[in-house]
Amino acid sequence: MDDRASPRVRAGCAVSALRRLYDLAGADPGLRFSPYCWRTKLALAHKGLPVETIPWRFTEKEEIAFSGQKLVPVLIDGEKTVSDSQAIAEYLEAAYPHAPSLFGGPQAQALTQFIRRWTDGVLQAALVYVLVPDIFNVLHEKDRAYFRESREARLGITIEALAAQRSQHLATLQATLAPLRATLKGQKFLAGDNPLYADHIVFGALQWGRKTSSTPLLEGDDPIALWMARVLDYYGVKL
Ligand SMILES: N[C@@H](CCC(=O)N[C@@H](CS)C(=O)NCC(=O)O)C(=O)O
Repeated sequence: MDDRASPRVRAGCAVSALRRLYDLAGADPGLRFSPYCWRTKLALAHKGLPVETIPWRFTEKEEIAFSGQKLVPVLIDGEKTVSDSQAIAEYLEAAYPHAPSLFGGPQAQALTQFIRRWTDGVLQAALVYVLVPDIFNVLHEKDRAYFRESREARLGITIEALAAQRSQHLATLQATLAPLRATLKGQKFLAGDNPLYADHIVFGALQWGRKTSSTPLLEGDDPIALWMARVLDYYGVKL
């Protein structure tokens, strides 16, 4: 799913006209770093559904205008178009009931809502202050002005000032990761013996970091890094 690396996704080329995913890319079209798109790619792999990913840049809004909104992921599944990673996950669970469950049942699905909101509101919020300067550097030239303007307005700080505060934001990130690290010391996956969508959500956030950070965010023997490798291994993806 590192787009070129996954046998399951590669196998999807034959049916690419049927299932396609718009997937955020950097200047290098092979650099796919959106946390939300990673959730969706793992969800598709979990369901055993091959997909062709289409590299998409922040400013290519017209390319996804057919979806009625301006963000990725956008999934085209035959006649159906679905945007928003959560809507896509719910769609896949309903449309492919005989494939392995993404959520692991209604109670686990309810718990997964908390994992999602924690990831969006706490983990990714900590990551964004570390990653924005690094993301700026890996973007396609045509995206840079838009990214600078939108992120500086959102965060209330310039990219250069943010870069100067990196060590402080790295410390906040490490504190944020502590409960995740403690959990993964004691169990193989967040969902237990096998990964579920809760794992995909948290994995997507950390993969965003791994793909864009100018310095490694995790030591090689960190339980979080070992869990990420297990997730990729489970779905047949190389680190
Ligand atoms: N709630 C949405 C969020 C999607 C989202 O924010 N996608 C980002 C990429 S990570 C995007 O498309 N950004 C375009 C922009 O900022 O203009 C989801 O879960 O899919």
